[in-house]
Amino acid sequence: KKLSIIAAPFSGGQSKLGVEKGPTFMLKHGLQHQLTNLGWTTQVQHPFSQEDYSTRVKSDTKDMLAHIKRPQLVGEAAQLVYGAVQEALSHNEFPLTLGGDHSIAMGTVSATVEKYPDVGVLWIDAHADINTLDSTDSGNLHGCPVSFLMGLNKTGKLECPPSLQWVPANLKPEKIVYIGLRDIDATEKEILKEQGINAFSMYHVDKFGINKVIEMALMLLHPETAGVGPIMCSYDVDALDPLFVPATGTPVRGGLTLREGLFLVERLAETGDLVGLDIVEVNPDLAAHDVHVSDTIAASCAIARCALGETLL
Ligand code: DIR
Ligand code: MN
Ligand code: MN
Ligand code: MN
Repeated sequence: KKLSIIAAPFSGGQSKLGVEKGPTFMLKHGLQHQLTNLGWTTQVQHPFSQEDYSTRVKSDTKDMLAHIKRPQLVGEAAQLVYGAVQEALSHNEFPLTLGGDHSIAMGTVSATVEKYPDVGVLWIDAHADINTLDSTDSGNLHGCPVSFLMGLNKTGKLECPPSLQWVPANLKPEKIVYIGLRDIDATEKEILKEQGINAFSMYHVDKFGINKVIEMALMLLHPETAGVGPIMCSYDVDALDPLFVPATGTPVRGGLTLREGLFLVERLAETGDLVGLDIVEVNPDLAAHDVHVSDTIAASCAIARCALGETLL
């Protein structure tokens, strides 16, 4: 049981500084030691050790493509994360990537699909993150990683910037399922429909319960084998209700309870088929006070532990 903790302190996929502090806060909380206690051999990778993205994000005002913000920085950073996940997987290490904003998932997911071509991706999020270069209103690339993973920007009006052309378009629409959605742009709803992507919003969590939702999601990702097969989980902590995770960039009320959010990953651990995990959008600077910071960091670390084998009993 080998684990590669990949620190990805990057904020350029959105406009609020502080999300680059996520990995440091989670590690300071003792995450590496907690995972060692679960029986993992752990090491921490720093794919940005040669780059100071936090300074570049603050100073690089010319990095724009029409209204798209920082395509150069996002492309570079996500590519470094891509390399780190490839490296971990090549040594049979489980990649646990700590964000940073969700744009880095362009790297984590594509590297994982390369290694496991039939992997199913569970995207846990309040948001669908599937805007294209043409459809995004905000111009924030953390709202777009899924469209890049699926190759949806190859045919648009705005041409894909060179810095993002490396992203392998290897994610098929039937190999991603969302859980936790509750804030989706109208353009995104159309894309989801067009692509026939399966999604469980908070409505479905309320209607069926989280256990049934996960079983259905696994079935949809691996229909031929009754839900059995490799799973990667890209977990945006804003899927959880802001009561539990207040320190995040785009909180939306009415989210998963802490137990629902932890059950989800406990269930994935139980399958024995989880092959990678991202935990993203932890922003300690957006806390109104210290309790917000500690609640957010504790919940985020608990997601990692539950996904990696911690059980209540
Ligand atoms: C919105 C918000 N759909 C956008 N997305 C967020 O900016 O594209 N993703 N907050 O996490
Ligand atoms: Mn190595
Ligand atoms: Mn989100
Ligand atoms: Mn997200």
